[in-house]
Parts: sequence; C-alpha cells; structure tokens
Amino acid sequence: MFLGLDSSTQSLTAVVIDPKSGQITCQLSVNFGGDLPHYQSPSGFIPDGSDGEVHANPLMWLEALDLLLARLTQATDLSQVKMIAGSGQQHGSVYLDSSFDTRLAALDADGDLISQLAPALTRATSPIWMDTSTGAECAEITAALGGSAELCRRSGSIAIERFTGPQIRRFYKSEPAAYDRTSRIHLVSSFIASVIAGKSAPIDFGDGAGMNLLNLSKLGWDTDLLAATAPNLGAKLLPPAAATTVQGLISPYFVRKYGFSDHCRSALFTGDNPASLVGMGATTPGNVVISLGTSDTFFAAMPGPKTDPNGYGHVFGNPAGGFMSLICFRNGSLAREALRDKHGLDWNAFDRDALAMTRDAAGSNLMLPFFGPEITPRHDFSGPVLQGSPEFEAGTDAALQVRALLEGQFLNMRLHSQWMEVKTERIRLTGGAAKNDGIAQLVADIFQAPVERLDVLNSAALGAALVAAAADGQDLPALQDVFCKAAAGSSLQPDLALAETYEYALGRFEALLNTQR
Ligand code: XUL
Repeated sequence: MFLGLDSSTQSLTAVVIDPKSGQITCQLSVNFGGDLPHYQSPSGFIPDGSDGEVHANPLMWLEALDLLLARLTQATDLSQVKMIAGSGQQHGSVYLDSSFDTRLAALDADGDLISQLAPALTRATSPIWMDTSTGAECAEITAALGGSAELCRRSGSIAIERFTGPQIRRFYKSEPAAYDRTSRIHLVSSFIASVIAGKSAPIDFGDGAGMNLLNLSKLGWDTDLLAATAPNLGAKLLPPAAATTVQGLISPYFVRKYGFSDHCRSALFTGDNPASLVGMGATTPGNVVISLGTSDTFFAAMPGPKTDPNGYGHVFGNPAGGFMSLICFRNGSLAREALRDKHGLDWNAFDRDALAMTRDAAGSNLMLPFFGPEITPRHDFSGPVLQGSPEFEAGTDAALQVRALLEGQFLNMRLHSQWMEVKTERIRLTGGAAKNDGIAQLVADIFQAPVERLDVLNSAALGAALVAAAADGQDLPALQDVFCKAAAGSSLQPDLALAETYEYALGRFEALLNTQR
C-alpha cells in the first residue's frame, strides 16, 4: 500500500492506495478550521493580515499531521504502507534554524511534533499563496534580472507576489536578524516531507519552480536569482531533486507512534498542482486538465521548458518528468455567478437550458467574460465587454449572454494556452461546474478535443500516493490507467462541424481583447 498526503490551504488529506486490488482503501482529512480551532484560522490562514499579508501557522500543519495519522491508525493498517509521498499548497514557506535537523533526528514518540519542533522556527508564521504583499520585492528582483522576460525565461514565471522568492526577500528586508538565524527554508511540501523523513528533504522540481528561483533548463537554483532575492540564500536551500527521489526510511517517530513498518520509506513531496496532474492521469503531453472553481485553472503536461512570452502562465516541473503549465483565470465561477444573479437564473437554467436554447448562436456573439480584474490577461476590467446582436448587447435575451460568457471563458483559455505549442488531445474536466453536460460539450467543441470527467475527490493526495508507488518502482502510466479512470458515461466528443466556427470566433475574440489594452 502507498500513502499520499496533501497539505492544502484548508485541510490535510490522506489517500491510501492498494495497487494489487486497484482500490483506494482509505481517504481521510483533517480540516484546519474545524478540527484545530485554537489556531483561529477558520479557512486555514490567519484572517485580517495587513498590507496584503496572508500567513498561516506552520505548527497547525504539524498538529494536523499528528491528528490525521492518529485517525488513520483507526481506519487502516499503516504497517502495510511501503512508501509515503505527498504534496503541499504551493509557494508557502517555512523558516528554520540550525536545530531543525537535530530535532528531527531526535524526535521522541512519547511527545508530539509541535512541542519538539516549534523551537526551531525562526519565523512564527508562514506566508502562503494568497499573500499579495510583495509588489516592491517583485519589482526589485525583476530589475536586478534586467526585466520580466529574462526572469520568465529562466524561472518559468515573471515575478509573482505569492511566489516564494519575493516572499523570502520581504522577510530578509523586514526581519534581517531572523533571516540571518534561518539556516533552512522549506516549502510547505518539503517541510512536511522533512518531518516524515526525519531529516531536511530537498524541494522537488514541481514545487521548486513556483519560487522564482529555479532555473528550468538547468534544473538547479539560479545563482543570479538567488543573489537578486536575498544574501546567502543558496546555503539555506538543499539542491532540488525529482519528486520520485527516495529519502530513505521514514523517521522512527512515525514507526513507534503510528505503527508504520520499520521498512517504510518516503519520497519527496511536490506542489498540489503537480500532484493533481498525476492524480488526474494527465502527465503525458497532449492531456489537459481544466478545473472550474472560484478561479478556473488550466494545467497541462509539456515536454520542454517553454515559457509564456506574455508572462501570464507558469511552468512547473512534472512529477512524471518534463514540465507542466499552470494558467489561472481569476474570473471563474465568480463571473458565472455574477451573470446568473444578474439575470435571476438558477444553475439549471444557466448551464443547461441556456446552452441548449442557443445552439444556433454558437460563436456569433462575443463577451470578454471579466466581471473584475483578471490575471490572464492581466487587466483591470470593471465589467464584461460585449459585441454582437442588439438583443444580446441589451441583455434582453439572457440565454445569449450565458452562452457568450461561457464561450468567452473557454476561448480565453484556448487563446492563452497557445504558447505551450502542445496539441490538446484530451481534456479532463473537474471542479463544481464540470458536472454539467452543456458546459462539458462546449469545452469539447471550443478545444475540438474529447472531454472526460473523473470521479477523483482528492486529486492531489491521490497523485501523491501514485508518486509514492512510482518511487517504489511501479509503472506510473499503468497505475494511472487503473486509478484515474473517467467516470462511466462521462466522455463527450467534440462536434467537428463547429471547428471552423470557433476558429473564427477565436480570432474575433482576440481582436476584441486587443481593443481593451
Ligand atoms: C498555484 C497556487 C495555488 C496553490 C493552491 O500557483 O498558488 O493553486 O497551489 O494550493
């Protein structure tokens, strides 16, 4: 059996898989807000930070680990687990002094993790991916590198506020003495991996690429980026490595306390998005995952480290080898909800009926589907921009606006993923709105590729369990065929007759977008 752990923003989740039976044998979560209310972080972070700061208490993640494993012992026989791997919310960072590794090596199973590891923290709280406080630091790092294009070419992304490098720089500038006392900086993923392994674990290429510090073509820390970020930073990071690198036996703490076998080993942990790519069975180029949530995300495997010349998309390491893109669209379900509420519709009338009623109008009316500022493309929209028939523009026909909004969202995705130069052969659709057949068919038609939907609940934790199995020598594609199957009857083929319609609409959409810049 293999255990995958995902330390996300709101919860810590375990998925246990048994490749022999092809079954997920156990899934359990600890919810930070609900299970650990004393951290006063109802949504997994400390509310009301100033200046765009969003931090979480790393001790909460450790306490969740003890609690989750205690619960797992009631649900499954942990002595059967051969390998553990995991994932974490990306970009978040943990700052530790030189006692961290000695404390890890000496963990006493009669005590708990928080009391034994808390003294090693040089920063009481960890900035996480929701933090937007580092605008000045992003500008400084960009200037030191001679511009955004060079930074993006090297690291896979322009300087991004939530990325770890700018966050480290802000810490160095605001608390230089604490920065000096820091001997090890971990991501959320490598922090938990270190605790499991009983020694500091390297950051993997998947999560490491979310730091504005990793040189993608060299797969090592970039000396110029390190120097532009903070002094002596290279010494605080272990050399990065592939997610499937085995760390050796897990810490005796977990063997004694939770009944793991003393042969159980651990692999590296990666970011939650790279792990989801594995858990969605999409690690081969040509596969795309579209997740429809508060924000929509598009991620896909890529063979080489190609980067987005516009700097909207990010490039991370793919745990199965090669690279992956991640493109976020802020106006996801928030825009869908705004239009639904504007016309007083319910979800059925919105997704299903409106699309069915307007099939003949495919591609004819255009909407730039942005109800507020967008990041892809980066622009301060204050509302959607409409171009089409009078009844569409006036909003007297709500169904036409619904179709144009949804078409606009997926045309925008298609447009802003072209830089990858990977032909979309299959789309795996996930997230709340994915259940709707009308939306799924629209995605198939606009991308002209088959769409499948998966029943996977915890794609990152499942992906981590699959990485654990791969690190133990099992064949990842074969495992993905078993564990990442499309839900029965969920697959939809594109309507080939609409290929030209949407090709033409794509050009007009781009032209309309260009009028806004
Ligand atoms: C990715 C990002 C988020 C976090 C969420 O760049 O910031 O998806 O990984 O956990």
